[in-house]
Amino acid sequence: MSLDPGRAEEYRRRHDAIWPELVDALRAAGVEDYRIFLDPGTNALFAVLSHRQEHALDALPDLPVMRRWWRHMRDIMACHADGSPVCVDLQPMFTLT
Ligand code: RM4
Repeated sequence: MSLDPGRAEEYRRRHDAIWPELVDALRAAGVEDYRIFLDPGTNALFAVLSHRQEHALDALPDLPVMRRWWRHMRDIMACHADGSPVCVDLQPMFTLT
């Protein structure tokens, strides 16, 4: 994802106050661990998410709470016309497990 320049503190502040109902929706969809990192040089946000094997992540964009959160965030992030954040899939380059 891509953060607007100069909005790092606001982005952190909003996520520190993430809505409990959104956390519930993410957990119910199978999210086990969700971290977002900022590259301050480029304002790129890197999200790393792990989830249960059986999950409902594909249904998250249709949830009203997700739509409301996207509207809440759209003034500080690059977003599509429908409010969803512009996301680019990262290309795996190396793995050691
Ligand atoms: C991000 C973005 C993502 C959402 C997380 C919780 O800023 O809106 O879509 O999953 O917040």
